[in-house]
Amino acid sequence: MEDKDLKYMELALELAGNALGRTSPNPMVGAVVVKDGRIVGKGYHARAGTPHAEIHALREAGEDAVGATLYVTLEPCCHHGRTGPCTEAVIRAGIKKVVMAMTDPNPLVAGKGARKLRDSGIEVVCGVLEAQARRLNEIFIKYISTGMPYVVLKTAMSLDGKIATAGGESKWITGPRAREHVHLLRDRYDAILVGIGTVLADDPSLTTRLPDREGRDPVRVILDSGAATPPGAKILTQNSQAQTIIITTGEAPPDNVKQLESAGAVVIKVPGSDEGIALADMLRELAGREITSVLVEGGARVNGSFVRDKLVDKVNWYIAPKIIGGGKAPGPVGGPGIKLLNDALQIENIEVHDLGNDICIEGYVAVR
Ligand code: AOF
Ligand code: ZN
Repeated sequence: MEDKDLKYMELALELAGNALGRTSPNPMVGAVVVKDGRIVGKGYHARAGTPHAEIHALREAGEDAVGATLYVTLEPCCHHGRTGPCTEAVIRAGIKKVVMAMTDPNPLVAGKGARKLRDSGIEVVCGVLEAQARRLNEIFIKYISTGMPYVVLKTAMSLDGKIATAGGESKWITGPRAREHVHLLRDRYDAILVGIGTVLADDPSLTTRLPDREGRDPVRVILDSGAATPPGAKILTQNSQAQTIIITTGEAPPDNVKQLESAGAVVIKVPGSDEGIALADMLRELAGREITSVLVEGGARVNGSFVRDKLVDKVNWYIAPKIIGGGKAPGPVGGPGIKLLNDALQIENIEVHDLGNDICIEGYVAVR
C-alpha cells in the first residue's frame, strides 16, 4: 500500500460521510478518480435510488477516466438493484486500476464485483483503510448480512446512575449540549424506540430538532403490547414526515388498534413473550421494512429487556455531574439483571465526548 493510496481513500471516506444518515437502506460510499497524480473526479452516494458514488465520480472525470485509478470505499456492485451495475460503468469508462477499502457484504455482490473487474483486465487492490470503512458502514454491514437492524442504546443518567428521582421526575438530567448531541443521533438512525411507559409519562414527540440545519425525523416505534397509546399523543399528532409504528401483541383490544390506525399509526402485531414483546422478532419485522438501525431511548424496563436479550450493538451513555440518590430512584437498565459480574455486557472501543458540563461515553458491546 502506498501513501497516496491512503490519502485518496481518506478523501473518499470523507466524501462518503457527507451523506451520514441519508442513504438507508444503502451504505455510505465515496469515490475518487485519479489520473497522473491529479484528482479528476469525485462523488458520493447521496440517497437510495440515486446513482452510486462511482457513477458520480466517473461522470465528473469524463474522458480523463481512461487509464485512471478509481478509489472507492466499497467494492463496486455488479448487480441490478434500484440502479445498474457499477462494474460495467467502470469497465466502460476505461479505468485501469481500482483501489477499494472493503468487499461488499451484500450477498448479491460479495466479491463478484471485484472478480468482474479483474476478469476484464483491471488491477484490483482491496483493504486500504478497511477498518475505517467498516466503521463508517457498521449499520449497513449488520443489516445486510444478518437481516436485523443495528441497535444503539441511549440513556442519560446522573453521576450516581439514576435516570429519575424516586418520585419519577426526570426532566432534565443532562444539559442543552448533551440534548443537542442526542438530536444528532436521531438525525442519523432510521428509527427511535421507546415503551408505552415513556409515552404516557412524558408525551414526547421524538422528532429531530437541530439548531443549525434541518434534521430528518426517525421513524417512531412504540412498544405497546396493549395498544394503550392515547390517540392524542404527540407521536401521533405532531407534524412529521416520519411514520409512527406501534408494536402490539395478540392481547391488544381491536378497537384500540382501529383508533390508532385512524390516527395515522402503523400498527404491527408481533409475538408476545413472558416478558412482553418478543424483541428479536420485532426487530426482524422492522428490518423487513428497511429500517436498518434503531435508537433505543427507553426507560429502565425497555432498556433492561434489550440488554437481557443481548440485542444491543452500541451505547451512547450520557452522564451529568449531579447526585440524585435514593434506593428507589431508577437506574438506566431495569429488570432482574445478572447474578455474576462475569456476565456483564462489556463495552469496548470507547470514545468520550465532552459536552460542556456533561459527558457521553460511546462504545461497542463486545461480542463474546
Ligand atoms: C449504494 N451506493 O455508492 C454503492 C452501493 O439498489 P441499488 O442499485 O442502489 O444497489 C444498492 C447496493 O449496491 C448496496 O446494497 C451495495 O451492495 C451496493 N453498492 N450502494 O447505495 C453506492 N457503491
Ligand atoms: Zn454500484
